[in-house]
Amino acid sequence: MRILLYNPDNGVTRNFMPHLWMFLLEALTPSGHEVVLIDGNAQPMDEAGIARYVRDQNIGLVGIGAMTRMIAKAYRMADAVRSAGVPVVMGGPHVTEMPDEALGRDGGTRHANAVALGEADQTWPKIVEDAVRGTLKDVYAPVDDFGQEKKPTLQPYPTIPWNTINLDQFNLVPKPAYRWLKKIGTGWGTFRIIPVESGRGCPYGCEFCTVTGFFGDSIRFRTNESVVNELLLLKARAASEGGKIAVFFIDDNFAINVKRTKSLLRDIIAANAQVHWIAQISANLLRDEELVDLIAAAGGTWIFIGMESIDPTNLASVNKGFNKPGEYAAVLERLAQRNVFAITSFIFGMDNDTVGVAERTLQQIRTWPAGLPIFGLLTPLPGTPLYTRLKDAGRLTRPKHWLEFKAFAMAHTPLKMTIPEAHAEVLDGWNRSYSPEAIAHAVESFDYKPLGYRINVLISRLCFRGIYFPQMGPWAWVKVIAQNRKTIFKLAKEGFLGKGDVLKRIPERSSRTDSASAGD
Ligand code: B12
Ligand code: SF4
Repeated sequence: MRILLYNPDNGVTRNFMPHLWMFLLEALTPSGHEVVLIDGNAQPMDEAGIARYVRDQNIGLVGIGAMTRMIAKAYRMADAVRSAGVPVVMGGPHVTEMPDEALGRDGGTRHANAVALGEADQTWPKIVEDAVRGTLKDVYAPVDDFGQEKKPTLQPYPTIPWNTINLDQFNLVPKPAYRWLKKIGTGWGTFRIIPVESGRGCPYGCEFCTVTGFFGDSIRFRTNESVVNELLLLKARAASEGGKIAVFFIDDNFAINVKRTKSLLRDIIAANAQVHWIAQISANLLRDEELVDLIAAAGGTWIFIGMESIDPTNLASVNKGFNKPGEYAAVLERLAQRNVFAITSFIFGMDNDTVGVAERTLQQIRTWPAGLPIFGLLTPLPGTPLYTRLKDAGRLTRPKHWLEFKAFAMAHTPLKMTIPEAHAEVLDGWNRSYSPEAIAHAVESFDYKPLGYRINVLISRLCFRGIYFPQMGPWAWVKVIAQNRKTIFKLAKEGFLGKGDVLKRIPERSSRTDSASAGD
């Protein structure tokens, strides 16, 4: 049977990284079947397109995975596939919480023939077998013979054949530049960001997050050896195709067990398996100097920190009181000293937020080494304690917000400001952090660092801008480049003519606290 695994696009901007579930399920598919992967972010497709595709390619089963924000598109695509006579199985965090919606048991349209609940590592082979026999069940749950929930141990972990898998659709180097860069042997023929997991689960239970409910609070890890081998495979692939690779460790909290993380990082270093990587780590775990040293030595380049708020009352209200705003500056300083960039994520619209929250947050950000701030709105995702609390309090304004998805739009009323005020705060945060002036300021704040480092700051800023401001297609990019031409020209000039007077300024600059600037 030919199986299509399809991931819908997010409708806002192009996602920079493919989803791990597709590669994992492909690796777990019983032999004798052919699996095709399509990520809508890389290969845009509409309903008519997918229906045509499954007919033309003789697809016998379509698997669709989606987060809540893509579910409306996922349902439309599933409907089109089913109309073409091909069965659909859906999985992922949204349908796990809302299986009745996908199966039409809530009175709505049925979108899927079957739903895979939770982690599907063990149920997927069974689903494929049932699809071949034409005996798909409505629901597949990861349970043992006694009906008890059974989570994959991750030991052993399937080998994803990164050396042979077709990754053409996931090359971030634009097509026109690709052949040329490859030909002249720059080592930039391809650039891919690849998701790798080293463990699953997070015990912290933040109120807005689905992870503790979905993966459980028991944390499971792969062996160090299996992770190291995967990195070596990826490194070899990049080398063989004259390209670059970066890894996103998608673990929810990469250092949740600090001892184990240190041992993994030591093994990565010992095996010379370093690649540039990004990981999500909560601020409280980055107090450990030795951990941060190892992160830098093992290739850690960007660390995503869910700071959420600079207000301890807000943090306590969403069960994230373990975040201590008072230590954010020290954590960021510690990373910057080792040339590790911080992606700092904030949520506005929390219950103690009032008008001006963006400016108050930016004031703090300006005192930190320049990083990559991102701003979102508190969103009641189905299955979270936050959803239940707001529903019980009658505060949900759009209880099924995912069926009418709008990016950066609240689905409940905050306590101390209106919904339009919350929207304006997020806009303000993005505007003032990613204006051409703010980007120039961020780059300049690192003028004591090598040119490559500052180019990295510039490119990251231009890309991150696109999370909020739609930046799809060549024209959008031409516009962004034109707006930031002064900074681009300055760095290009330095590249051709050398540092000049910039060099003279290095000794005058102190370490980083004076560099500030992420804000405006
Ligand atoms: C990496 C990641 C991202 C990446 C992008 C996704 C990517 N390309 O991988 C980045 C950083 C960009 C990102 C951004 C966002 N993310 Co995110 N992200 C994750 C993260 C940490 C890992 C995803 C992953 O690979 N997991 C490991 C795999 C193995 O698990 P899985 O995807 O769930 O797949 C398993 C099962 O679900 C199932 N399955 C999944 N799909 C399918 C399909 C079929 C057919 C079958 C049978 C089974 C199946 O089988 C798999 C194996 O067991 C998850 C948290 C988590 N631990 O999952 C959050 C998570 C998915 N993100 C989440 C959110 C909310 C977001 C944002 C909206 C955050 C924001 N406010 O901006 C954005 C939106 C991005 C967008 N594209 O529009 C939520 C989604 C909750 C929900 N109900 O939708 C999660 C669960 C985290 C959370 N806080 O709750 N994210
Ligand atoms: S620390 Fe992160 S992954 Fe863990 S529950 Fe909180 S938000 Fe979710």
